[in-house]
Amino acid sequence: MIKEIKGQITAGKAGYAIVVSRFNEFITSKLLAGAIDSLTRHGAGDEQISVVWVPGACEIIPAAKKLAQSGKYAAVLCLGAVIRGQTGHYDYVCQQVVRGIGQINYESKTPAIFGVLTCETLEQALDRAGAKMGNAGAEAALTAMEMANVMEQI
Ligand code: INI
Repeated sequence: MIKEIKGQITAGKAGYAIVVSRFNEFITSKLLAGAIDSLTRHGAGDEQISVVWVPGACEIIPAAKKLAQSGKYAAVLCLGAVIRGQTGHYDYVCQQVVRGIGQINYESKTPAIFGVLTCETLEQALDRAGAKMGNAGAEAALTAMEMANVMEQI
């Protein structure tokens, strides 16, 4: 018989850490609200959720790494918004964040969930922060719960 593992999307009793950047806070606060709403709708109590604010997307990495390595959380959600046009180093910030969060996933048993918007315009970011295209924070929370459940079963 084939053993098949599928993650339930329920918060369970686990702890969830959310790292959120202040840069573009108008957007990231909406991602955070979406993530908390999704976790609580799926059964998480306030005591299961820890929020850590950092200055910008680049600083998500060290905070998320420490939280993941602490072993206290079932998943670490990384929320940020990198928007082109505000800086010439958009591409470098994106590269660093993608690579950094990926590295955490290689090195830690705790999944680090990528909820960082990388957009050309503020409008695109707004669309993904609760307007036309859903809320990337809420989606990151669904992924976090599913992965927490999958990892528990493996
Ligand atoms: N940080 C962001 O979170 N979003 C951005 O759009 C952004 N831009 O465009 O520059 C950004 N830069 C700051 C960066 O994340 C670091 O905080 C900074 O370089 C200090 O290390």
